[in-house]
Amino acid sequence: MPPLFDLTGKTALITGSTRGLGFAYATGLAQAGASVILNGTSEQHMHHALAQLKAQGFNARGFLFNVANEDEIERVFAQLDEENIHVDIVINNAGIQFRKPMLELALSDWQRVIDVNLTSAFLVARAAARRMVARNSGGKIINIGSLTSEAARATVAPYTAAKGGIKLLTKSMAAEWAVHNIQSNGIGPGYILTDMNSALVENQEFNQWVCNSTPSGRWGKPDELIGTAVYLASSASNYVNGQMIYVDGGWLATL
Ligand code: GCO
Repeated sequence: MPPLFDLTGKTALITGSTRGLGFAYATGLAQAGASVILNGTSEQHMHHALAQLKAQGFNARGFLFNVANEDEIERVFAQLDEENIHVDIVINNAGIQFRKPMLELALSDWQRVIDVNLTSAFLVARAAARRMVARNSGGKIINIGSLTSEAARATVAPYTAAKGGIKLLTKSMAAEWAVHNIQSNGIGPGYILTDMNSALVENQEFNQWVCNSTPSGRWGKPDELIGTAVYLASSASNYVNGQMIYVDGGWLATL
């Protein structure tokens, strides 16, 4: 591991990491030497994810909590304080999708998607950054955006609003926390083969649209996000702040 990218001795909290992209980020950071703290809401998925990481000899533990619930987040950080565990890296990855035309969209569904995809990033990063500032350690915040951080697609308005918000929340974090040696950046995955997108992959027409719109001509694989996550979590990115890096096979580069 080149020293610039080495995460040995660092602790990373990755939200929504028992499956999908979150699990890929956790695995990638662990491969780079970090101890990882997983988060999810299903005991069964947590059990499975931790077993997989531990079987590879990685240092991993997990907390079941709702990333949109301030009290639950504060409880987890208080427990980490008690155990003298410092979170050096946060990946705000937890996300949900809810597809419905806006004319039929209920406020409660709008709110739920905004809470889980956007407000959670503020709450979790704030809890971690307060501690990074107090112990003067610096740190890394990585917020997960989307192609919808840049452009809209019909039927996913709350997700799009949240992911657009993620982009400027990331810049706000950079504006306020850079002076504390905290780097806040974002990753915008393109269309990636995950459970969340299974309905889209199975839809022939949508699948064709993705392959035709992506210069690479195919969906991305979760592992293809790892390099960018390790880079943004490591000292290789110590003067990079407030940026979104799109890992999208070239989608946003083209018309
Ligand atoms: C959708 C998808 C999105 C995309 C992704 C693209 O409905 O458009 O579910 O989640 O996969 O965010 O960057």
